[in-house]
Amino acid sequence: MILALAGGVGGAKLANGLAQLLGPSELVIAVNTGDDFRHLGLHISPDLDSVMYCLAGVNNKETGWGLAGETWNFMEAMKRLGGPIWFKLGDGDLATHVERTRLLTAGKTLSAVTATLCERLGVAHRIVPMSDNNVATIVRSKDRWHSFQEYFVALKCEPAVMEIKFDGIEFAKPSPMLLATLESKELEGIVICPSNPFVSIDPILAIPGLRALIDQLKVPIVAVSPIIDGRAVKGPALKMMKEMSLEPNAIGVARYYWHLIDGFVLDETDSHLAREFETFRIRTVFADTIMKDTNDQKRVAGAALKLVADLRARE
Ligand code: GDP
Ligand code: FO1
Repeated sequence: MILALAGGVGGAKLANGLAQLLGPSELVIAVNTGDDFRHLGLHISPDLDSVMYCLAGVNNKETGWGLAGETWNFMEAMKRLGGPIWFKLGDGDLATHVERTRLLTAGKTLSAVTATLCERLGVAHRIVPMSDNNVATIVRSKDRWHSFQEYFVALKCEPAVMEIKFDGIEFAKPSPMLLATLESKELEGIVICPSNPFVSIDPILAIPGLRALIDQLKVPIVAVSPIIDGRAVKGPALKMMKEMSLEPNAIGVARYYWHLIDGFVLDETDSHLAREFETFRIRTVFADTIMKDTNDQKRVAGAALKLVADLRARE
């Protein structure tokens, strides 16, 4: 069994590749919920939805979030009424948030609600929240703290990030399936998807006790670099690295994950960095890691799984 740790856009792509190669009983995808927030009275879980929509084959491939072929009647009506329109909710996507909120209000956990939504969308693989407790990522710019969606959507990631916190993390427990997977004798490896290390993977790793649990595991941990040729495919990962004085390339990512990972999949355009990796204890492989379609996703997932298998064989 493989455990994948994922955020939204990059996470969903690799998670889908893994789901093409592994059966539903062979894969658990634990997803960041630090981006979750309440908006218009609704519980919105952007990363869970990105992964769920991608595995259901209904995702918007251009944006990486939301549904393909979406209509926007709700947003247009909201605009006429002068209501908040900074966060775009498509009509079909809105139904997901309404149904999630209805089930949560009826007393179900986020894990149970996610399982129900996945089942209804025909997703057989297990997509689970990192936690059933509320955790909210907040970022500090020079002058003040911002909620994550305010920073990401309303402010378009423009403020320089000085500090990141996960509000409520001290009370968060890993979701039951995440915990069971980490404690399972069947677990063969962990794959860290090419997600933003600071606001997608860190919230998962910051759940109290989780890092200690992972550190005592004997299985290989492999990450796929979200930074290719000194650039982020999408989103603020590279900008954040510069703002936090980290080396703004795949080496910076590897250094950031250094104490955690045994293997690292980098893009082939970064092969000139190979020599620098010789000083690391990490096994590296180079591959074409740009994922534009399902075949690309399968190829990158295959490279990550092969690295897990090779590292297991070496032990
Ligand atoms: P978010 O939560 O929606 O921001 O999504 P993630 O954190 O999961 O993913 C964002 C990261 O995915 C960015 O740093 C991108 O560079 C990376 N990413 C997106 N698409 C690809 C891809 O095709 N290949 C790789 N290697 N990284 C990608
Ligand atoms: N991102 C945007 O940049 N603008 C939006 O209006 C927006 C709406 C939205 C609605 C539902 C959803 O699940 C995601 C949405 N996102 C939007 C993406 C979301 O802010 C990101 O995925 C972040 O949470 C980073 O992971």
